[in-house]
Amino acid sequence: MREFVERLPKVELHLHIEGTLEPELMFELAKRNQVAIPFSSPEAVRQAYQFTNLQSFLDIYYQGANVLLHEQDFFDLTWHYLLRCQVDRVVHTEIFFDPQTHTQRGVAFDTVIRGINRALKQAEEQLGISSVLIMCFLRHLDEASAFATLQQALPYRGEIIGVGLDSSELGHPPEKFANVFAKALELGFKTVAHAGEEGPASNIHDAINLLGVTRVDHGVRCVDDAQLVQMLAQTQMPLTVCPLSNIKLKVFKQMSEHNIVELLNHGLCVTINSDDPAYFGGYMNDNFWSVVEAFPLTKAQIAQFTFNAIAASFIDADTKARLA
Ligand code: ES4
Ligand code: ZN
Repeated sequence: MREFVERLPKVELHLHIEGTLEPELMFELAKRNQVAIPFSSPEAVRQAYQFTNLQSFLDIYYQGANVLLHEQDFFDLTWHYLLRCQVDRVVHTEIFFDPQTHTQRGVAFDTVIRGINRALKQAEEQLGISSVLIMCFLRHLDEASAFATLQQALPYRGEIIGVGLDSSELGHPPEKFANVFAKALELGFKTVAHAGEEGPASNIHDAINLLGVTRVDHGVRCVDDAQLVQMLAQTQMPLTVCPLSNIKLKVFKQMSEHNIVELLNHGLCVTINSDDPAYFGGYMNDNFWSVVEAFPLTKAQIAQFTFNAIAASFIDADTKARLA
């Protein structure tokens, strides 16, 4: 079964590029850029990755991003992830990036996107891995900052397929960003949002109705609202579920208590993704395997996660038909 999982072609739809920063690269970049980090070794960094909830992770995650300064750093970060995609048989990936994490520290938007894009292009050419970019707004910041970020993205309209919403869900509901999402939709961006990770099922509802999302990131709290679950099944609204992330951030106590298989059996369009693999202990194969290990699934059910991801992806219709 492990071999089946490893060989299965995969499509990743929920991956924060800043969340692929492995401790070793963090150390290398800290040295290269002469940025001080409060750890003595990569092992010490890993030791610190013990989270109690989403916020406890985010605090460490934003601190880790401080070592990213130059275009080459963003290239290196992205390229390392793409090499890992090759190992895990990820043939297409839709990557989140958080420009505000960097622009707030004085790193130019252009620096971030140029470095990422150069790696994406090289992966397409050298590894045959296709990709799209999704720009996320940090929901703990205000709407004006999100609007300013949307403005900065306009020269890259052709390279950013959509906008998303991430960071602290509690206290920052979808409605806070209704205006900026309306503007993004008007400009032709697709929209997605983290909803129902730590926050209530109503956030999923609101992401769909107020932000016009075509996918819900996480969405696991939908089970608190039976009517919502029924609607998600009926409309085949995709959920980008991140199993290892949910365990690390204590959304579920252990994998056997995760609801991903329950949702799959309800006919929802659920997918498996790695979220912030450098922080949560695994890339795509490990995420698939963690579910397969915890639940009795047939090969057809496991493959369904990939079929769902193809259907939910932003790849053009022709390519989709070919992959399916
Ligand atoms: C995130 Cl797991 C998760 N949730 C919300 N925002 C995030 N940013 C990076 N990882
Ligand atoms: Zn996420």
